[in-house]
Order: sequence, then C-alpha cells, then structure tokens
Amino acid sequence: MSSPVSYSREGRIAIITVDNPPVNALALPVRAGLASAFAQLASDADAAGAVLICAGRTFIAGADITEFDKPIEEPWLPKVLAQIENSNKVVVAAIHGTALGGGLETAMSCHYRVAATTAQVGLPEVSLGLLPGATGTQRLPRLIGVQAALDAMISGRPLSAKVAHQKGLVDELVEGDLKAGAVAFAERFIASGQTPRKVRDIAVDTSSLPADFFATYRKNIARETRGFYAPEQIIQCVEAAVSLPFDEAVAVENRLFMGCMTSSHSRAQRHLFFAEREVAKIPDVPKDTALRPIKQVAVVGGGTMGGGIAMNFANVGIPVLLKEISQEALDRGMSIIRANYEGPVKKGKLSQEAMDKCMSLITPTLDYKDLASADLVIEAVFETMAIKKVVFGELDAVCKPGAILASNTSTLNVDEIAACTKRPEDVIGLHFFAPANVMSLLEIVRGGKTSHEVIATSMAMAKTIRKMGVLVRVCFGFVGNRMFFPYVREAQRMILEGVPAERIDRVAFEWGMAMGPNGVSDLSGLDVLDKVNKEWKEKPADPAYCRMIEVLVGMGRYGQKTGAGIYKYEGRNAVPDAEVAALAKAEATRLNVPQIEVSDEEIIERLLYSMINEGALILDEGIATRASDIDVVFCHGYGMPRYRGGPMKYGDEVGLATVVAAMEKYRKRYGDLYWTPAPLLAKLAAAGQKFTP
Ligand code: T1G
Repeated sequence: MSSPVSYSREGRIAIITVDNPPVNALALPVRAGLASAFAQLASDADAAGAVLICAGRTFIAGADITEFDKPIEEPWLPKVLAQIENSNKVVVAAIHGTALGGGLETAMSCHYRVAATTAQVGLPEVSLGLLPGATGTQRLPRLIGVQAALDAMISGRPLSAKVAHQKGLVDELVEGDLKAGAVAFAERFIASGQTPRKVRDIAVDTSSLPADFFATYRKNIARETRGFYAPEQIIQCVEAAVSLPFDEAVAVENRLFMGCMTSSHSRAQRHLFFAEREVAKIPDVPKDTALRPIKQVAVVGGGTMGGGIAMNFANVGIPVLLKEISQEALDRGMSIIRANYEGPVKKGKLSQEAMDKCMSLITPTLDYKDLASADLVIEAVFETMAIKKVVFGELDAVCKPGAILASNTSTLNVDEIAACTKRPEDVIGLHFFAPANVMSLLEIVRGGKTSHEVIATSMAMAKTIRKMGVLVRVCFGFVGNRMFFPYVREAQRMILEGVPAERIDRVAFEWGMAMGPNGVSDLSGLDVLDKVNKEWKEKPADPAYCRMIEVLVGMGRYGQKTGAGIYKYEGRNAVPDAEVAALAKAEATRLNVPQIEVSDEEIIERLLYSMINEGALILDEGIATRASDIDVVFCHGYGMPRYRGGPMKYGDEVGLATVVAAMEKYRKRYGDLYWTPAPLLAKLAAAGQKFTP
C-alpha cells in the first residue's frame, strides 16, 4: 500500500505532503511516512529546505484517536517531531483547515509556520481527557507565552490564523496559493543565510509571571474544570516548561500524558467524541436522502420554550414566525425573547446590532393563516394532548404541502399527535431542552409514519441550529426523560427513607452531576413533574412513587418558581427545609416505608443503576439506536459530566456484572418492580460484554 506521505521537490525546496483522509490524522503509516520523508530530505543534496503540507481539507488534525486503546507502535510521534526539528535544512509548515493536537505539535516542530488566513490552530486534547503529549505543552509556551498557552490548552479552543500570527505562533499569513507562499517563505529564509531556529531553543518568557501565577491560575479554572483530571496535568507540564530544561520537561509531559491516556476520564471523553458523530448515522435512513429546504420557520406558543426555540432559528439567520392566541400572550412572548438577548448584550457577549438583527427575524402573529408559507412549524404549547391535537388540526388545515409539522412535546405520543393530521408522514417530535436557546440537546422523535425525508431534514436542521440532534422513537418520555424518571424516583424514595435531600444532591454533585436530582426537580418545577406522573398511563403501581412531589405540589410548593419546593429558596440559594424532612417522615410512616441508613455508594448505585437499567430497556425496545446515543443525550441535556461518558459508558466502566449484582441486592429489598435487570443488561453482564464498543 502506498505511503500517505509523499516527497517531491520544487527547485531546491522539498515538498513533503501528507494525504490521509479525512483529516490527515497521524496514524502509524503517517508517522512512518514522515520519518522516511525527512530522512530523504536529509540525504537529498539538491534540497536546501522543505515545506510540510497536507492534501485534502485540512492540515493534520491530530493523532489518530482510534489508536489510543491499542499498544503504541513506533515511531512514537515525539520521536518523529524531534527528527523534523533537528533537520539542518529549514522546514516550513504550510497550514490550512484545522491544525489541531498532534497536527499543531507537528507544525511547531517545524522551524517556521505559514498559514492560510482561514486556518485555525489549537490543542484540544483536554476535550479528550488528554494533554498535548507530543511536546505541545513545551513548545506552545515558548511561542506564545505561558498564559496564552495555558488558556489555549485548558479551554481546548482553537485560535484563528490571524490571532496565531499576532501571538507569534504563525510566522506568516498566506492569501491564495498556500504552497507557493510556503515555498517563497523557505526560499527567502535560505537566501538570508540564517540558521533555522528550533522552537525548543526559545526560552520560556517568565518575566511577566507573578510568583503565585500557577496557584492563581488553578483557582481561576477550578469551577469550569471541576472533577476533570487532565487540566491539572496540563498545568504541571507547563510548570515543568518554566522550571526544567526542555528534555527533562518533555519526560514529565510523557509521564503525565500516559496517566491521562489510561484514565477512565479519557476513555469516557474519547467515547463521546465518536458517539457525537455516530448519532448522525441512522441505519435505515440513507445518507443521500433528499432534504427539504427550511427557509421559513414558525413556532406556535410563545412561552419560555417557544421563545427559546424561535431564537435558535433567528440566531442562524432563518426568519421565524411566533404565533400566540392573544396579543397579551404574544407581547409577553416577544418580551421573553428580547430579555434573553439583552442579557448577553449587557455582558458584552452579543452586539446590539446582532441582537437587533435576530429580533428583526422574529415576526409575531395571531393568525394561523400566516403559517401557510412555513417550511417547518414547531408546536410548543401546553403539555396536554388535547391542546396539541387542536393545534395540529389547525396546522393541518393551513400549512402548505410538504411543511414539516413538529411538536416540542417532552413525553407525549407523537404518533397520536400525527394521527390527527392527514399527513402523519410529515409529523415529527423536536424535543428541545430548557432553556431551549441554550441547551445543546435536541431529541428528534420519529413517529411510526414519519418519512425518511422529514427525519433527514430534521437531523440536518439540528446541525444548522447548532444542536446535538439524537433520533429516538416514541415511548413515554422518549430517552432522556424516561431515564430521568427512575433517577428522580430513587431520590424521592430515599427522602422517604430518611436520607436528607441535600445529602443525596451533594453525593450526586460530587460524582459529577451539574446539580443533584432534588435541585433539578425544584428547578424543573415539581408541578411539571407531578403533571407528567399523572399523565403517565403506565405509572408504576406504587403508592410511594414520587410521593413527596405530590405532597409538596399539594401545598403549592412547586420549587424555585414558588420560592419553596424540596428546598426553601433565598433567591436562587437552596436551603434544606426541616419541614420537608418532617413531612417525609410522616408520609413514610403512613406508607409503611422503613427508615434506613444509606451509604454514599448506595446513593450513587440507586441513582445511576436504575437509569442504566432503563437505558437497557430502551435499547431492548429499539427506542434508541445505540447505547452511545443515550450517552450523548445525558451529556448534552442532563448535566452529566463528559468524564463519565454518559450512563451506559459509566455502566461499562463499573462493569455490567457489578451493576447486576447491585441490582439483585436492591431487588431483594424492594422487589421486582424496579430492580429486575433488563434482558439486554442481564445478557451482556452474563457474557462479560459491554453496552459500548
Ligand atoms: N482521529 C481519528 N479520526 C478522526 C479524528 C482523529 N483525530 N478527527 C476526526 N476524525 C474522524 C471523525 O471521527 C469523522 O469520522 C471524520 O474524521 C470527520 O470528522 C499526540 C494526543 C478535525 C475539526 O481532537 O475536532 O493529537 O464519522 O465529523 O466536523 O498531543 O474532526 O466520518 O467516520 O468531526 O469537519 C487531537 C479531533 C487528537 C481533533 C473536523 N485532535 N477532530 O471536524 O468532521 S489527540 C483532535 C475534530 C492528539 C497529541 C494528541 C474534527 C475536525 P466519520 P468530523 P468536521
């Protein structure tokens, strides 16, 4: 098989080209090819310098992430980069597309870098639970300074070529023919008679670093990186860059990189990287399915959800009609949207001009007839089937043929909604998560009759509005909420058993959840949860089921929105309420629920394993396409930390046999109703297999 790295020459400049689609990842053949090409450069007496360039859409976009779970094969990347840097002939990297991770590290091992003005460069390893393990933590600080290098590596965000040039990471920006620009750069350098500069020989500038720089930096990132393993390792590598000679510091980087690569965090984050790409692949919907153009959208219902949904389209320049039943409701809806934009404007995150443009794209209306030209209509009215049926009846009457009719329902049966139209093939669920203009998850609910075109168009539309679209099938609660129900159920049961709500939440928070189940219940609204439970036809026949939610709703304690729910609220600050604990004890006595001691480990097992078991049932029923789709749902819509990889990946990490054994323990205590292992879970556990690859 031919090498993905080729060697040619233009005059006295060697052109070393990497061609390894789709992103020129540094798989073994590429590393071996680079080593061989730079050996050829060294022995080519007619070559006075070299340009390293890539074919296809981007410069090298990093190491090959699929290789990390396999034994390392020589040549190891740092070794190849040392060979490049030790060339006594000038080497110029010619960057286009996204030079990321090992790609930027390769470019930094070159003596100089030129970039297309549209290029981006970055070290996003942290998002994979890794650190730049091919001397990136040592070379980047030498080129752009300690603070900027840390910011780039801890955030993982790329720099534009322009900013990289301003910071000294890129030596020249090239408009037009990149290769010609790089060759000209090399020619000029050779003509200057200079010796090529090695980045490793640049001193790390510590002159502007206060003595407590690293301590302050750690404090400043503590909140956003809570629980993640890699960020601290990156900081230690940069501390080594500041205090040790290059080679010794590289040894520190190697050691800490191996620690990251073998961590459960990195396995989880690498799992999500591929999972977020897999979700777009729908087995029974061909990739070339025709898409319907979405040029005009309409949202029916201008409440919090409807307003947020409308913003998603305005934000990407798509005109959207906002329909309400009264002028007062419409005015309220428009003011919600305006307030949502004014916040970021006040914080300087959005320009007034951008806000005005978005607002100009949202047109209020009271008249269904105005929706006749819409390509996509999203209903976001009350979560009551009767009301939704009325709305879809109206839409069926006024919307043009081929319009996609979507419901933002979070639990109700999309097939039942579709059945009240003459066009069930055009009906789909688009379940946005609150706040709809912020949360990245979009559950796309295919009905039994939803056409492939409508599915494909909805998946593409999710990408357009920068949402993570996950296709699911119809059941009560679809995937996310259906798995959230047992999570809340167990939290509620433990409150009845005498476990303080705040302790349950603390344990879940320390496990990594953004907020514990009780805080989330108060945030979502206990009244909303109670209403869902009442709408749930197959609700478990268990008088203790979410009983405290019922009791509190009966007292008008809906959660944050009424200043009291499971907690009392002083502003947004949740305060444990002894009255709730007393009420729970009384209810437990009435329901004959024993008071028990529950360990932190049991809290996690009951919260997470009940969720994992529901996920296995969902897979058994074909509601989700694959286990990793479920993980994407929970990491994009429910505040589950990426370093856990999602509930199904977490189950794999714990071991499914361990999960089943724990379930059997709770089955003995509580019976079969909640703790019978799902067939898929039992099968995989017995076979020593996993949910995810
Ligand atoms: N390794 C393997 N496959 C990769 C890959 C990679 N680094 N990057 C992308 N792919 C696959 C991806 O799975 C998909 O496959 C296809 O390429 C297109 O990707 C030593 C340790 C470059 C911005 O983290 O950010 O270097 O689904 O759909 O939207 O210090 O891919 O088609 O079968 O995302 O145009 C560091 C990861 C690695 C960059 C392009 N690098 N990639 O986005 O296409 S660790 C990264 C991306 C490392 C060193 C360390 C994006 C992209 P399929 P795509 P895109």
